Amino acid sequence: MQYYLAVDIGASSGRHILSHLQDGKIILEEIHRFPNGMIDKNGHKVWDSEQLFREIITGMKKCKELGKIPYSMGIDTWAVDFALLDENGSLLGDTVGYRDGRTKGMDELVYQTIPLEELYARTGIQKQIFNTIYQLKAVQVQQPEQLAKAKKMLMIPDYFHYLLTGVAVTEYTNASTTQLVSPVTKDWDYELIERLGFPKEIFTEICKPGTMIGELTEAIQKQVGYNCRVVLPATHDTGSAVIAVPSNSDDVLYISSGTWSLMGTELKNAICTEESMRRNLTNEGGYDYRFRFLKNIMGMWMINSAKKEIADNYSYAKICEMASETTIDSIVDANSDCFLAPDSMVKAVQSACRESGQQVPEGIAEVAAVIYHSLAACYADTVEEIEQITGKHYDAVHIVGGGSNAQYLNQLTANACKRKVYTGPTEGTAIGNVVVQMIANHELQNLQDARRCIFDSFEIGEYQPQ
Ligand code: LRH
Repeated sequence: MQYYLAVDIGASSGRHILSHLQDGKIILEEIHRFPNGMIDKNGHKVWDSEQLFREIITGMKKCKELGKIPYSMGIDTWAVDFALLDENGSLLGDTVGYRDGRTKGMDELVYQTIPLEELYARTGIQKQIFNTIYQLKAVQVQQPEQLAKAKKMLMIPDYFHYLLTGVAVTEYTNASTTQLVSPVTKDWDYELIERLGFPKEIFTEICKPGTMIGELTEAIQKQVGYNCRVVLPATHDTGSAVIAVPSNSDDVLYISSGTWSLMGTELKNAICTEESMRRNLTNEGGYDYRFRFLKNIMGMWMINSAKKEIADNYSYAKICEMASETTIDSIVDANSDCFLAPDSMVKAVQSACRESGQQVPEGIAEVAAVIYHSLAACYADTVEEIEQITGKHYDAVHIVGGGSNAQYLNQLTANACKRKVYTGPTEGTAIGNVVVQMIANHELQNLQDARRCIFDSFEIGEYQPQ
């Protein structure tokens, strides 16, 4: 029996999940969990990548303590953020986080060289002010000396894989979120890179998920007490989560529900039309070169931030219950940039209601009710947009990830979308991560086999629209 280790690091927490197949079913064992979040440093919101790497090692050591040495391991994290490395492979500056304000105005600078329409037509990636392209522009403008010294740009999971193995490559699914990759060639769009004046040589070879990139360096082996292979999962957490959607139908709608709600469908070919650009739908690179045609919706970040601010002692279940007992029906645009990094989420929600002439929510119950209703409304709009653009009809919505635990929101989603909602698995991202390792080791045959196995292995909840 082989063990596979998924290290799945989200914006608010990370976890090590050991997995194996038993009687044709996927078994999961969480062996380590740790908090994450952007911290304020040198005037920016940054990830503490050193601390995160220490946690990665701590979790790896636990495999040894348990006597369950993984056959392979792989790391996935949130997308778009990166590390710049100097000639010695050392980190240049901080690993700045995507909610930092450094990209303000960088979109306009990029469009002076590449108009927005051309950028979308070339990459299929929606404009998000935090995409790597705008972050790199910010480095180019604000810290040119850093970019001049850079020999490599590695996405965050690639950087951790590099620290583990000494091998520097860029995994494809996450690379697509840079907005510098072609959905046709599946490689860096070097012409784009050159026109923007980014140093071409910092971009490393793009590898598909499932690639075995190497083994642990001797130094890491000494620390953790064993050696193992490092196999690239879909290193973009959303890429891994969507692999775990437990359906083999072609016409599936999903929400990967965590810090963000990523709602969309899977396509064999990217849709890079003006219409889909206008609707802010994106074509992220996926496993097997499928595309995740989806929309970013603010997601649990809104509720997590409000809870932290005014109700940290309440459980999410309690907040759901309290929200369900309110009568407030105000709705805000859960896609608006004003919720990306407000100083106060509660105030941001209140002002959005005030400005649109709706009842202003007071206290956690009302604020949460507005957030949950707004998310559900945004999901319903997104279903309509996706159906219009793809010309397909979708019968149901699958919700995977930790957010699928929010029963109140699941019911609101079924009601607003007027469709059946299936929920689970909640550990979608880690499951998507390990099944790619299992496919690489021929324990599972392919994506279809993996999804069938996921369907057989985990309980799926069901909500009917009311
Ligand atoms: C979710 C996610 C999402 C990205 C955002 C930066 O964790 O990876 O897919 O858009 O973080």
